[in-house]
Amino acid sequence: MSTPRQRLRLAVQKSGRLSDKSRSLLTRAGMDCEWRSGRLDGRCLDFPLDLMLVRDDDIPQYVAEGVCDLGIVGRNVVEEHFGGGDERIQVLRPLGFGHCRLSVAVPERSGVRQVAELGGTRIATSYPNIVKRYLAAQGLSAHLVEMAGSVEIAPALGVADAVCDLVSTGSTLDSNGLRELAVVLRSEAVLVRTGRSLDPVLESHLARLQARLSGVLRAEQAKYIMMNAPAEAVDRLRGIIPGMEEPTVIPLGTDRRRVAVHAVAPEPIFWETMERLKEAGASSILVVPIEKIIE
Ligand code: PRT
Ligand code: ZN
Repeated sequence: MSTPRQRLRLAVQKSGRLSDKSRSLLTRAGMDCEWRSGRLDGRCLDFPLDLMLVRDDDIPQYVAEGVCDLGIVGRNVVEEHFGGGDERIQVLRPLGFGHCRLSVAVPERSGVRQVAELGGTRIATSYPNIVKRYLAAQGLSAHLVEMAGSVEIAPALGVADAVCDLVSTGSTLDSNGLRELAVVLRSEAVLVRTGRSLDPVLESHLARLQARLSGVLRAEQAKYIMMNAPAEAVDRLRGIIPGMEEPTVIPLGTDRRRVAVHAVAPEPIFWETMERLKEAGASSILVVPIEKIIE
């Protein structure tokens, strides 16, 4: 009988828009991985984690089949290959990078002004399954022209009336004379796991990995805020910082009327928020970054 595998296997994009940020996230979560150039695998030195470096389109399949336990991939790719509630793969959490949207766009001069008018048109896309589901949900049917890349040039070539493609800044649409009509899906990189059951040892490694990722992602968003204020202003101050946890309130010296307020704010603190705190009576307001959080 062979001994069960002791190390998690994670599939990440070999080279492309998600690769550097996937690597950087693992490093920030304290997983120092060896990436040797030209190799299709990597190894984490201080965590039981092995990496498979592959094309992003292959990641959902590897994870669904259990070749890898986990993957880091765009939600758009997961939805295209295993969308609509397929249980062979589970999205565990968003990872805060690789943001984009899958949008329908038409040429500037097109008479199509709303989604309802897409029925019967030719739509070029690399995401036929997502587009089919989207149109069906609107009670529409259209002719899909499947393209592996350069979708944005399809209308100019005369092979499609509309496109459905990924957009981030919108400059590709602009430079091809296309007008965004509707957002079909909002996407970012996500951590996925296989729907298959894992050995308890691997499950416990996965729980640790998830806790580390949550810790680092929460910490990057969160800020530690400190200020001085009159004691009676504390309730007002709490209302100003969205989602602020119960603050620590410390009396200042022997004067019980003034306090120091310390708290973790789960979201970034903008200048406007600091100005409102000042108006509500706070002074010496300090906002500092948090490196790590463990609940
Ligand atoms: O070689 P491999 O198959 O692994 O990579 P790939 O070439 O298929 O994918 P890659 O590296 O281009 O993208 C990987 C993932 O990044 C995608 O699946 C998305 O989840 C995410 N992502 C985020 C994007 C974009 N932003 C993006 N802007 N993927 C593609 N684009 C393209 C889009 O297709 C269009 O051509 O960028 C253009 C639009 O960008 P803007 O800024 O002009 O709007
Ligand atoms: Zn790809």
